[in-house]
Amino acid sequence: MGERTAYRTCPLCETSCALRLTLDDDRVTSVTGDTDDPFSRGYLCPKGASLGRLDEDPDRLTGPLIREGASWRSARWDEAFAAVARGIDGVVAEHGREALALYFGNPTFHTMAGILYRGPLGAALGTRNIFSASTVDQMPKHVAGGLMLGDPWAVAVPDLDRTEHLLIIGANPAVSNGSLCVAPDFAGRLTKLRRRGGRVVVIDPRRTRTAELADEHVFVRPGTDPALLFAMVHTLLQEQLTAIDVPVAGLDRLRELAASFTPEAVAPFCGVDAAVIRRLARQLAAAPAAAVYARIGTCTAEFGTLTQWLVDVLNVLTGNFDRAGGVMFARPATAEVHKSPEPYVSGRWHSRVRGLPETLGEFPAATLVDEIEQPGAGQIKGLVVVAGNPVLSTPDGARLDRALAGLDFMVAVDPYCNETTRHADVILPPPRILQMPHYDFLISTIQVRNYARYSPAVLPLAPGQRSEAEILERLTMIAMGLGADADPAGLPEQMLSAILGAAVTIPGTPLTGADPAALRAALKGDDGPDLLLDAMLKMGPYGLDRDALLDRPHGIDLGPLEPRLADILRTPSGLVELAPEPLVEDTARLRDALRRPRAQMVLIGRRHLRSNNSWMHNVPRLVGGSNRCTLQIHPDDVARLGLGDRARISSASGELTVELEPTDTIMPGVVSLPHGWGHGGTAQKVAAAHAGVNVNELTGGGALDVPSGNAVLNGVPVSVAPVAD
Ligand SMILES: Nc1nc2c(c(=O)[nH]1)N[C@H]1C(S)=C(S)[C@@H](COP(=O)(O)OP(=O)(O)OC[C@H]3O[C@@H](n4cnc5c(=O)[nH]c(N)nc54)[C@H](O)[C@@H]3O)O[C@H]1N2
Ligand SMILES: Nc1nc2c(c(=O)[nH]1)N[C@H]1C(S)=C(S)[C@@H](COP(=O)(O)OP(=O)(O)OC[C@H]3O[C@@H](n4cnc5c(=O)[nH]c(N)nc54)[C@H](O)[C@@H]3O)O[C@H]1N2
Ligand code: SF4
Ligand SMILES: [Mo]
Repeated sequence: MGERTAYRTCPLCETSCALRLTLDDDRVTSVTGDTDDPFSRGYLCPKGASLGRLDEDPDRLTGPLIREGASWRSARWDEAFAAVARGIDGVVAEHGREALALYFGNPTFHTMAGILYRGPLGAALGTRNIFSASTVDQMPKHVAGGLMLGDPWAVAVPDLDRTEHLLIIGANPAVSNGSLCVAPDFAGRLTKLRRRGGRVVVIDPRRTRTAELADEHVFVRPGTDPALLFAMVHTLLQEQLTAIDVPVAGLDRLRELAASFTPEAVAPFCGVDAAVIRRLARQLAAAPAAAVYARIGTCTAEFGTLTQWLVDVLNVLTGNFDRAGGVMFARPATAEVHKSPEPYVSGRWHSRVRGLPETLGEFPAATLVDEIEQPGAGQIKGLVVVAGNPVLSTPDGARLDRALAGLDFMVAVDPYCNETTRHADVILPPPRILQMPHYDFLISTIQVRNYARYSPAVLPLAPGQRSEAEILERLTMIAMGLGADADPAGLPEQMLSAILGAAVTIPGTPLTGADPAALRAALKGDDGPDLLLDAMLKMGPYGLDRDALLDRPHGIDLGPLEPRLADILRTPSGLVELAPEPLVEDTARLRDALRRPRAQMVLIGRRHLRSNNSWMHNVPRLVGGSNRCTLQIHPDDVARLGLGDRARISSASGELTVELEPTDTIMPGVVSLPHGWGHGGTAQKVAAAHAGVNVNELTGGGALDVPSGNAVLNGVPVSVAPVAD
């Protein structure tokens, strides 16, 4: 093939930067940002720049593995699928379908097959034991959206390029590149915001890189954000600073709830002066266009859902909801077939051991370990893990590690033998990144500009290699009980017939009344996900299709965000609910917390630009230099506790010895340790040499955000003590 250039969306994080790759045969020789892409305009981060090294990592699996006792052997694909069928059928025959479980990790949002086949695979397994990284991440956002708007998939994003005032709470986009707000070069966009006279304020227990770019940084005690936001709501209502311009219900109820949350009442709890809280509220109200944006530091916290609710309450009260320069909803190019026409409900069923309600059809990832450990009818005996590493990413990691070893059967779809997949009986690796096509179905619903881009696979599959689509299709067929030899195309064909059949009945579209079979015959694509993409583009609002995207390798700009609340809202009242009952109830829990004695020391997380959760620590270029898995701690605490270079940190669930990184960028009384570390027992040689410790050994103990079931990973009470060096 020789030297050539290829364009491809980076699949590594939500930012979805456009990359320009130079290849020599099948090796990537350079990666730069695609300057012709209208959205990312040449931006990329060190992870994107290392895409070639990640793609060619010699520790990535190139074919299926089957466990034999304590070791593995390479297997043919047909053998591996047959072993999976035997394993799953065996669990079902002996214990029933409820003994099966599924865990989806974060990258299922970043591959076409992962996102499209999540639902069908879960349904095919026929179990309620569905878990995912969403409940150690953004579930509170879905629940708040579901309760306020009736649509759990409606996530309002800051209109970053037009706002005049941005309040950032518990997010560090200068490092993470942004989440639930897709904006390549987020930091550059913040600088532009300030240059046009706007203001950026950051609320965070650490003075982060984002805080350094901002006009103002306010330290807040971890986990106390909803009290601070309530006091801002209180101030707006009391000083009559509201300017609501969307149809709302529950304003009086909200006023009653906010009455006792005076800035003075919450100030000692939050560690923020009452005068500062009042000023933050007044400045938000006075800005010509403002947006409040909160992310992982506030989602993975004790009151995650209350916080996400109050963020949008502030956006509504100040007249910034669904409005240019405020927060808005993107309009993706593909039809939003994942949305239910019915208003959101949760708690339709409950988990066996802890009686926890489902949200979006999932149980909290934090209770997966309980369901595996606790004997009795319905105990999990068989597990399917797709693109996840819950041993490092969910609470009580060490306990989960032990529990996985006791399963009857486990299969993983993952390119690596990692801390979780090492317990599998069969590992089915997807092909190299460059062998996969890419389209961001869900990520395009959270972009700060409407935009569409499709990347065909850069490299073909080798003879006999299987695509991720085929792996998940076959797994789904096996889960349905159809066996390892069933035609994998059966799955996408079923899905196509369902969505096209529904599309022709929707009044007033170009497809209304058409013949679904004729529509199907006209679809183009190389595999199931491609055909589904073509169909969903044709059903979408811009009249695009896959060919149109293939003609535009640098992406298509579909314009700035536009108001679209009317077609988002699906509450029974038809109004934005400002005081949904489950959140009114949960406010009592917050009130109790205000009166509780404060923990001496609490733990939070952080991210590093060269890392991404647990799976990029095997690339020398991304882990080189000094140890990143350090405990950040204020120098006053180091002195007060008489600590040396290392310390012992313990919580209700575990204890670790950590290297200290004293810094005055963190509040006294707060320590920070990143997640995704604690490597070992796997075939990842580079990661093993940079092992670090697993912070999620400290986050166990069962604490959850009640309305969403999200794990509490920030604000965890800990104690820190000296170790004899
Ligand atoms: N304490 C603490 N814990 C946290 C967090 C925190 O802030 N603090 N953050 C949480 C958050 S936000 C998240 S999203 C979770 C992540 O939790 P998980 O998704 O469980 O963990 P990851 O480390 O992202 O693991 C992703 C896995 O997917 C595999 N993979 C990569 N690409 C592909 C692919 O194309 N196909 C397939 N099949 N597999 C692929 C990787 O090899 C890796 O094994 O961690 C959470 N855990
Ligand atoms: N480089 C890099 N980028 C990533 C990832 C990565 O691991 N590395 N992971 C990706 C994933 S899966 C996600 S979900 C996103 C997350 O993207 P972000 O939400 O931007 O995540 P963080 O960078 O962890 O920023 C969270 C901030 O919350 C602060 N914080 C902690 N507790 C509290 C609290 O109680 N209150 C307040 N106000 N702040 C608090 C922390 O100090 C931290 O600065 O990042 C994505 N991008
Ligand atoms: S920010 Fe980095 S990892 Fe994320 S999409 Fe862009 S280049 Fe890839
Ligand atoms: Mo995440």
